[in-house]
Amino acid sequence: MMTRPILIGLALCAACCVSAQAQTVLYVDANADLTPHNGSDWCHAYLTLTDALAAAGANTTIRVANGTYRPGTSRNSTFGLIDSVTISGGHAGCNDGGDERNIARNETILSGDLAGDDQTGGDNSENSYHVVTGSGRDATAVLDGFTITGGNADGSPDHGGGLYIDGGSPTIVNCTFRRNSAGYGGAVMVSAGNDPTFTNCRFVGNSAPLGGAVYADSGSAVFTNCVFAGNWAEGSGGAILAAVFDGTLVNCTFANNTGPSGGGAVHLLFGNNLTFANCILWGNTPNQIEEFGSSAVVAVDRTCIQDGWTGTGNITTSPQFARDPGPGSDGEWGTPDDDYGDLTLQGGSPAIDAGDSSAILAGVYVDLALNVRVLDDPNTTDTGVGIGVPPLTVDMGAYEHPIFSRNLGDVDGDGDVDLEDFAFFFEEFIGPR
Ligand SMILES: [Ca+2]
Ligand SMILES: [Ca+2]
Ligand SMILES: [Ca+2]
Ligand SMILES: [Ca+2]
Repeated sequence: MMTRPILIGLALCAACCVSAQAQTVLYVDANADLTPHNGSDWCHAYLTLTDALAAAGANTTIRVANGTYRPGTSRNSTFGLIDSVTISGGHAGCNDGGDERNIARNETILSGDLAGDDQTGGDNSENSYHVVTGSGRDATAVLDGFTITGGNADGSPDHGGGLYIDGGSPTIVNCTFRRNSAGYGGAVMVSAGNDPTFTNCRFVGNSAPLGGAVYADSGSAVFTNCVFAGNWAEGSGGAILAAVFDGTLVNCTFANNTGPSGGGAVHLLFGNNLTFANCILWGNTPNQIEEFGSSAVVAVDRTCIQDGWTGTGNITTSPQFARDPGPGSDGEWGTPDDDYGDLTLQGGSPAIDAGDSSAILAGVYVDLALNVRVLDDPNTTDTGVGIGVPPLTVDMGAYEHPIFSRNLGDVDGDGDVDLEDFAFFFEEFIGPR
């Protein structure tokens, strides 16, 4: 018969095993140079993400090194998200730093351009219909740190070239959707979803006849700290076209999206219920938000919106982006000289300390640049709603204005870094003479 301490120990062990199921890690690196390529470490990594997805069991993290990965050779090929599997991009990989992660420097691209010819005289007629698919998945299906590009949903369904979600609630974080196209929702289609989440994502240069970046057909979704810039529709909804949809958008920036028929940023068709908090909608053409159906409900608060909107704490003055997006010297979006801008805020922007910190969703601690989400700018009088003592007030838009806006090397604060700064520093360093 077992003694009482042993029984307790076994019970604790069982509890631990249930609550902290071990994560299996698989590695993907197109440049891995050792055989066999079984995914066991960076230099024995799978050469394709497709192989890793096929091998992934429950509770797996797939780490992917920088490079370009295509879902297959057929237009129907797609990267399918999997419940309890996290796919993590932006790693340095074999012979180059292993797990070390920097999403911008180690750009990890999921490309639907199957022939690799979109930029070299070819077109997207052979591209994947949906680069990534998340239908029916729950929030434990995670895609983190990728650029999704080259999807072309011109088949049936002609929705969501970059990511197609028909029902489900996958978690999409730190992803850039760039230059995808479709009939509806060039980058993403969400339908009948139960709050799929998009956090710290960028939607740039996507296009479609309707809903340049996103087609929100039905269900619900949550967008936090996201940027929509330089997307265009031939008709309405330059960034988002919503049909019968419940959407929550917190700290999102919409800039220079185009939908000639109305709703340069967002176009609402029927029984929508959308909430915008701490957002910026600026420079979208011909207008920012347009409601088509009378049953659309749009709550807009603590938001910088160029045309104005009824709500609490909204402003209509320029957010003073560091650099406005623009189509380049050819005047057309969709060509190589397009510039998606720098949508951080200049010092003195009226969007600084003008949001409502209580509107930030649970678990959100960083902004789109992965800096602290809520800071007080001591140079800006708070016009929003802060939390804490002393109160910290979030900015409008996807980026929080940093506290240290001047160069730290500028010791004497005169706006440049020169020998005088060194002299000040040296005097402090050696102490009083
Ligand atoms: Ca192509
Ligand atoms: Ca251009
Ligand atoms: Ca702030
Ligand atoms: Ca302040």
